[in-house]
Amino acid sequence: MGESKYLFVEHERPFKYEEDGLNVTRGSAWSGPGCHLGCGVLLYTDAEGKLVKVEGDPENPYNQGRLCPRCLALPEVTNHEDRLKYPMKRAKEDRGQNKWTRITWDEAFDTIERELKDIKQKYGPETVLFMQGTGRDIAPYITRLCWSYGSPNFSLFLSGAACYVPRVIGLAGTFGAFLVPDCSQVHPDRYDNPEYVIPEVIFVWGNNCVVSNSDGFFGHWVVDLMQRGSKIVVIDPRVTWLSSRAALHLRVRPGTDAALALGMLNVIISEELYDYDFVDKWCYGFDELAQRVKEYPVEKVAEITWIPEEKIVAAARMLATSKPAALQWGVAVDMTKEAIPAGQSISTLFAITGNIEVPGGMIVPPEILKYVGGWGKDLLPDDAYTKRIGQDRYPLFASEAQPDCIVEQLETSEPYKIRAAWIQTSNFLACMAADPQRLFNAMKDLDFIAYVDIFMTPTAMALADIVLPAATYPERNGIRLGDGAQRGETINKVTSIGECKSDMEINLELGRRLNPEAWPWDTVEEMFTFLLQDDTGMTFEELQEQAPAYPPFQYRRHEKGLLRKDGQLGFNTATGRIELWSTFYSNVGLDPLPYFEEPTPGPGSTPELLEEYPLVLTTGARNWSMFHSEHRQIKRMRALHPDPIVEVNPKTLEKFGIADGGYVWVENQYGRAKRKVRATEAVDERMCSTDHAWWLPEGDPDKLYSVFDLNINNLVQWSPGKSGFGSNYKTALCRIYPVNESE
Ligand SMILES: Nc1nc2c(c(=O)[nH]1)N[C@H]1C(S)=C(S)[C@@H](COP(=O)(O)OP(=O)(O)OC[C@H]3O[C@@H](n4cnc5c(=O)[nH]c(N)nc54)[C@H](O)[C@@H]3O)O[C@H]1N2
Ligand SMILES: Nc1nc2c(c(=O)[nH]1)N[C@H]1C(S)=C(S)[C@@H](COP(=O)(O)OP(=O)(O)OC[C@H]3O[C@@H](n4cnc5c(=O)[nH]c(N)nc54)[C@H](O)[C@@H]3O)O[C@H]1N2
Ligand code: SF4
Ligand SMILES: [Mo]
Repeated sequence: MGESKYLFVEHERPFKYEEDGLNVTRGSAWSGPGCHLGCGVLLYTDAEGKLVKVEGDPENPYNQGRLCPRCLALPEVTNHEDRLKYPMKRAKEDRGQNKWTRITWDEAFDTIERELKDIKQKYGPETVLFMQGTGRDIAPYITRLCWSYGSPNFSLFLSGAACYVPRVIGLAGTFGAFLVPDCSQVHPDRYDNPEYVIPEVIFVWGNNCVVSNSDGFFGHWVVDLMQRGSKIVVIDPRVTWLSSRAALHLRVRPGTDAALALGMLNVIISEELYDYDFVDKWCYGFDELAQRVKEYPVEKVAEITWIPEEKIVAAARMLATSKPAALQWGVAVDMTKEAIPAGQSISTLFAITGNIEVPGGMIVPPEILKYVGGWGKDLLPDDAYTKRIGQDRYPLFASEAQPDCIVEQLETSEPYKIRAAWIQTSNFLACMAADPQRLFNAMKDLDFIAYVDIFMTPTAMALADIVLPAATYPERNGIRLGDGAQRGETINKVTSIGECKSDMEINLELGRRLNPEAWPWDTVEEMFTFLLQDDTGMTFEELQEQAPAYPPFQYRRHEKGLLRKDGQLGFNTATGRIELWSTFYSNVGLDPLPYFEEPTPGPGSTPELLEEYPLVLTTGARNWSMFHSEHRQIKRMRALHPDPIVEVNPKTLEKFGIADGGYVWVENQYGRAKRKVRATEAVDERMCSTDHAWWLPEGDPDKLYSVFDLNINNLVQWSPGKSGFGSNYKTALCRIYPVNESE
């Protein structure tokens, strides 16, 4: 290996070794099965190459030996008898029925190649959608497949792309970069790093990080920091493990986070608690912001958010007087229609208090690879790009097609008819899609649908013509750099199951058939080395032995000209400053300042509906044992969370005469879903909270495993915010009533 600018940890053991008759391989955990965090793992295989045990790698600075139950249960997932083990096909007229025939990989690839080439020739490549689920490490290879085929229509079936992307785009539009809380994750020596400072306070906002470990953030770091003295403020409508240990818990009404943040800004600005020097030197548009937040006096905000005035004031003062302060936020910020101004108002709090690019504050994570945001866009001809769905309506969508517009176009065939779909890592009829029945109807007559997964799912059963079996992470090699990871890791193959192939192998093979110039590699490892070379100078095999690889990191890069391509001081925005008044939003006709809009429907916007639908509903709070629609067939995980549940306050149950533990319909004007009642004081009397992504793998395949009875997104509409980002997955109105015995 040549000189690398990267930093590494000294490993006591090699990357493969033996222990008590088992082979141990060091590596990292990237889905599937679920989770896209990449914790350090030790994979134990027996003499036959069977995966028998997984342990956390104590030598990996990221998770320091700790693992969630889902990684500990990995052998049960990988070795599960219900895994898809070979390719299968089904006649188009048999969609929705369990009538599959086993085929060879050759036949599968030949068929897909023939269908896609045929459609391209007859109707144009843009008529094929390439859809993924949550960001897994296959993402760059899906975009490359899509763009090298010639389609601009890569996306996900999530209304308003309401996960992570709104926060990323929002920060890009105001700070010119993404920001993460500094929990020392950028340093291989972690909390011992001499430059590192413990945050005095951490705001955990709409994120249950100890359970969800989302977007490059290992939730247990918050616990580490609490043990080292950090105070915690939790903004969550529910009582959680973390909120019960917090200095302050703000029990916000679902969907009103923007109002809360604007109210806090009002306190900080009117009490002159902001960082004058930082604002003066590095921020743009402060006066306009100060004017805007006058519209959000604390009394009004308390009424909107259900949070007592004194708590809002206390939180604002605590933020402004604690140095440094950090923010760990979650998908609840994205899952409201006006997600962009919500994220803008929350992040502004940390800008005007001077917590940017300082140790223990908010830092710009080191970017590593160029494929962040998609790999291979250069392969797409300009004229193809102009056919991207939704680009005229929503200019902030820079790479992918806009999901809500895709659904409309599937129905209207305007301006052109969509013919086919390649679906990889998405069980959208159970999980991503709003109004899943609507999407099902819109897709059921497509000419051709290919689907790649590790298990059979309701979506595949409903729609696919060909199903390909994907490898789980111990069955394949892979790399992950950047994209929230903030370090380089490899995924290492130690076992194999049936005829499963990795997603990357599948895309490489198909890519070579559809556009050989764009896929010049013979093996996936060669492709990984190609991706690694530019930035790290390492081959895949070298990184495998050395990982994790930490890019060099510095604080206060805006003071050193390191955040802008032109080397100027400041931030990577048009004004070179953090834009409290965003020229970026203004240029595309959006409000340049943060604002709050009542979620619709909701008690503030449609009070007339409260009589019929008296409860505010939030959905999808993560639990320990399940990753979205996964893990329902894994016995140990299902035992921890056996049924779909709705959490309701005991007083509310009493009011409506509903028994704890019984089955109810959760219903609104759009649809209903079945749930088991769990009485708990953890939710306010005016609301209820339910899990998402349910289906029953043990159920009837011909009834699509009961997905349409159980899917909480029957109550959610395709309805994005003004920017095209954000959607009301976590805020609605509903009622609950007992299920009839006959149902
Ligand atoms: N009501 C409500 N709905 C929500 C949410 C909510 O909070 N509330 N959350 C939303 C969010 S944030 C997201 S990101 C989406 C997630 O939506 P999805 O990503 O679609 O959900 P999953 O069920 O995790 O994954 C889809 C499928 O991918 C398969 N899979 C897993 N790993 C691999 C792999 O490596 N290769 C292949 N080929 N397949 C794999 C799984 O078996 C599963 O069938 O759901 C959204 N839906
Ligand atoms: N175990 C597990 N881990 C996961 C996943 C999984 O399915 N299972 N999914 C992964 C994915 S794709 C994602 S996006 C992340 C998401 O992970 P998180 O961001 O943690 O998301 P949630 O658990 O959906 O919601 C976090 C908290 O927000 C609260 N909440 C609900 N509505 C609101 C609101 O309007 N405002 C505020 N402030 N809070 C609200 C909920 O009560 C919950 O405690 O998790 C990732 N990690
Ligand atoms: S966060 Fe949990 S499930 Fe995800 S990789 Fe780490 S240990 Fe595994
Ligand atoms: Mo997500």
